[in-house]
Amino acid sequence: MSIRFIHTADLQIGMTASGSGTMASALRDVRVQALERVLDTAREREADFVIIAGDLFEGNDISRELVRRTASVLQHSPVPVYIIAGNHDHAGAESVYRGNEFNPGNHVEVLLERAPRLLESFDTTLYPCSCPESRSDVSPVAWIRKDTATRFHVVVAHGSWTGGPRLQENDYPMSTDELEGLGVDYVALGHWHSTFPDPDQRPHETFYYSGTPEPTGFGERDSGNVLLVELSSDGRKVEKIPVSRYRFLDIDVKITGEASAADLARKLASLESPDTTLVRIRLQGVASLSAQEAIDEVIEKEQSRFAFIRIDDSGMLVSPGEEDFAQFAPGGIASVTFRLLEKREDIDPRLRSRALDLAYRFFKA
Ligand SMILES: [Mn+2]
Repeated sequence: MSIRFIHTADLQIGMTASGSGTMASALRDVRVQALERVLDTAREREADFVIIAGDLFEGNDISRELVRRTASVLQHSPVPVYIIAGNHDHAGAESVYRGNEFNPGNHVEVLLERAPRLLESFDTTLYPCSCPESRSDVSPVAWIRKDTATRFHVVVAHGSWTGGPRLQENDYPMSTDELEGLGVDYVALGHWHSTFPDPDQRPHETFYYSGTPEPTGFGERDSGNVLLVELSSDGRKVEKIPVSRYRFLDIDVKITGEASAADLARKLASLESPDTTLVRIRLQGVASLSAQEAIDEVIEKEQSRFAFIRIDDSGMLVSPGEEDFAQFAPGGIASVTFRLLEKREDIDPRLRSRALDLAYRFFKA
């Protein structure tokens, strides 16, 4: 006897990707498509069922149209789907799952109650730990008592493992001891957007975060995967499968002179699949005005090849170098303005750098 299932979570359907400009609507749509890809993967890999460990939706107040579209994707699922409510789409009175728009069909079960669910045909007990509200400082798995009626036991919960960096105290905390003490075959967690731990490196952990199947923003270490879990009398196998369409990539540029723009151009040119890559370029250091201009030119030229390019220049100071001054007549109005601004030690350096930048652009034009 063996079973295999797909573990996913945090699709965050309805998420508005702020600050992504013209990409915003594509990024909203791709989250529904991510659900399709999860179900396609279930079909391709011959999974028996799919587990969604919370936050299928970004909130309980998302548009009816999006709820209907999601339900319609689930209607076409080739296998049963078991869903718990996360902190975003929590099981409270206003839950999206209690509304009339969400009709995914009988093969899809939203397990809002914390009670064992016996899957007889798979010889498996699920222990679903839906979030009853958006925040709680109580462990979501505290109620579980292992039932001995089936061969396999799988916990499905949404919250924060206390062994990691925690942003909030009331984030449905779960400790290592507690999770290990459950004595089950697998703990499927949701809430963290990156896969953790990585089953390729740590195949024998008690719990795993699948992470979101489609990245939700910059700074996610290992998002865009689902986990394929196989339980059998021989033991357990957990496989990480990448399924994402877009990737969010950080490029750090340390400005060291005129060559920095060429470095950036080389880096951007070497990236694969630019049309599905969102790039955040973090500029660091002190740039001369012409170095900054050269970087702007590179970005301008590359912009259309990429899905999106965002510039973070909060770590960069612009300061005119000799090559900047050399373009203007000594003693002329431009040179005098630069020198006057440079001397103003009383101004916040960031403000001074902005003023220099503007003055340079003004005189250059
Ligand atoms: Mn969450």
